[in-house]
Amino acid sequence: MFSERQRTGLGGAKSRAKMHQSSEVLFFNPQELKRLESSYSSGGLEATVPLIQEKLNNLKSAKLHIAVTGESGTGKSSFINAMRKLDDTDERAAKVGNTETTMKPTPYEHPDFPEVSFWDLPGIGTTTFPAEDYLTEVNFQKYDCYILVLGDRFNENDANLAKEVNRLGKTLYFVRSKIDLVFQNKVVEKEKELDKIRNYYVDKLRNAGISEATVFLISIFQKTEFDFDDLIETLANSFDDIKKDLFLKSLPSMTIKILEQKRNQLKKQIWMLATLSGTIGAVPIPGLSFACDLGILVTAIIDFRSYLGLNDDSLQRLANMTGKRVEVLKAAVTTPLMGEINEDFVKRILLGSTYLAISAIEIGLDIIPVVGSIFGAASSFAMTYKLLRNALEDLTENAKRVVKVALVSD
Ligand SMILES: Nc1nc2c(ncn2[C@@H]2O[C@H](COP(=O)(O)OP(=O)(O)OP(=O)(O)O)[C@@H](O)[C@H]2O)c(=O)[nH]1
Ligand SMILES: [Mg+2]
Repeated sequence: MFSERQRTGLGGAKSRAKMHQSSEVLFFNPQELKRLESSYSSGGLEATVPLIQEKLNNLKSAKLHIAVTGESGTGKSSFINAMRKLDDTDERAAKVGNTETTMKPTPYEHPDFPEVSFWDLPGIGTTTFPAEDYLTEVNFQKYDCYILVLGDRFNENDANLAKEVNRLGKTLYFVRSKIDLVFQNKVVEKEKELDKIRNYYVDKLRNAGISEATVFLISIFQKTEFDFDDLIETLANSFDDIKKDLFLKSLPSMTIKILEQKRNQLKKQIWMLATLSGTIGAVPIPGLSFACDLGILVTAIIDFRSYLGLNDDSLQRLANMTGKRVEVLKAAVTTPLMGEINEDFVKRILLGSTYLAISAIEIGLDIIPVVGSIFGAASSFAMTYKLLRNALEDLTENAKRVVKVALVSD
């Protein structure tokens, strides 16, 4: 829907995306890859472990803070709840409604991944600060990006805030929520009307001195319509690999596209897990010709499940949001990977080769030469790589079925 140029939002997201392009495949930048390669040539597989471990630790300790601001009543709190897959009645939800105006920056942690917080900021017009003090008051350095939720009229406060965020070099995205209301009781040509609305804001922003802005038109009640997917994709691509990982992990699996992005992100981790499984803590398993660390495999499958929104709490929240019974959603899940996952279970898979027999997934297309040589060197790597790739595909297919059931209107 958007050109590459339009997609980039404001504040250098494009150049940043470019900077991370080279590391996109593997989380490692070119220098780190060189280090990895030379460690491998001098010390073999074991020598790569500390580097990989460090990267996985970085992933575990990262935090993401997303600020959501905008005038009173534009839909900030509702948007935050939607991003956390909480319906407004959940006690963890941000308060929604006209009498619940946000007066001070309030963090809302993601229910499954507390390392991701959405900050509900008071609108600039709600506070008594002038624009140039507003960002200091809300502690602007803290946030990885800003989302400005616009009302049906673009106003002075929006312009001032956008200029100020721009001046301070922070990334800002523009969202116009409640777009479903435009089409209520009105027969209009959808795309034409959306273009007209988009252009209205883009013009206003240009008049305020902000060129090349993208405005995402969304509805929290109709997420598969309009620009929700585009917004998510643009946000995800504006972060570096580690923050992108956090962001995607925290996203409610509410569309097929989001699930595919999640799957692609998880794919990038598998070679690291496969390397670790074949080295540290690897124990020989009777009946297999290679040693591996079953604990790593167990944890990985459990992590994949919650990343894809297949854990019980997440399914329950999806049910609440879509008005479906959780049993109906669970009925769409057929994989044995949803039961209790323990070392015995993984051993049975490895021995029984259910997950290894599925048509061979090409190893190598998405991994670089150094990994290719690791793969060649150790069959434990190849086996665990295949097992996790197949497990990931299986879980993603199940998650997609759940989303399809959740989105069907009764
Ligand atoms: N139809 C529709 N209504 C929405 C949407 N998003 C929010 N609303 C409604 O708009 C009203 C205000 O939403 P809030 O999320 O409380 O707005 P806010 O920006 O947090 O407001 P303050 O905290 O007062 O600044 C609520 O009644 C929401 O249900 C949407 O996408 N579509
Ligand atoms: Mg609010």
